[in-house]
Amino acid sequence: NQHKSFMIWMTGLSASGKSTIAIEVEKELHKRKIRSFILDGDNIRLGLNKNLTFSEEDRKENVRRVGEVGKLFVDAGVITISAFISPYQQDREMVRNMFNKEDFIEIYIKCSVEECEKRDPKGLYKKARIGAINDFTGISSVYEEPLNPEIIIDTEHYSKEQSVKMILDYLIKFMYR
Ligand code: GGZ
Repeated sequence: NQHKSFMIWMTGLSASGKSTIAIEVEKELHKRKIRSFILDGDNIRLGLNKNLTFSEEDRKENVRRVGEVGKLFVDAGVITISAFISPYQQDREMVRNMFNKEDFIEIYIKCSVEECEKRDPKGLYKKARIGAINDFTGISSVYEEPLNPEIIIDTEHYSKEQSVKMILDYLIKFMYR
């Protein structure tokens, strides 16, 4: 059952499905007795990164720290799943370069702004539209689409179950390569 540990970097808009998919992937790995850990806004932006805003500079720092923490987890032998918007191509490249080439998988959780705005589970798009939140990704702040992600998951056209299965099939092959 010996497998390699690596970093799974999910990127995508708010409400695109990153966290939901991360949680489901973790559950599936757990069923197979594979240990993984999720880094997301809930455990990083509220703790280690609570001094950071959503300015371009702070998002970069957010991504950098997540990369560094992820590296520690991977060194400790844990498959690590991060779920941050990480809107800038340059920052994602920086974080990719922190890892060995074969230890990093970028997954683009793809969903249009229109659809994310329809979902709006936390009412944040609405707030962004009326100017109650500034620099909101997709509305008043840019999201740069990944150029060469290992996997693209289109959550507008695939169900949660289908999305998770596509990722898992890839991971299982990748893990025991
Ligand atoms: C984007 C924001 C913002 C702004 C608060 N822009 O759907 P959520 O709520 O739970 O996920 C979003 C989260 C984004 O944090 P990240 O650390 O992933 O962003 S980044 O990688 O760009 O640093 C959203 C909430 O925080 N949120 N204000 N202005 N998302």
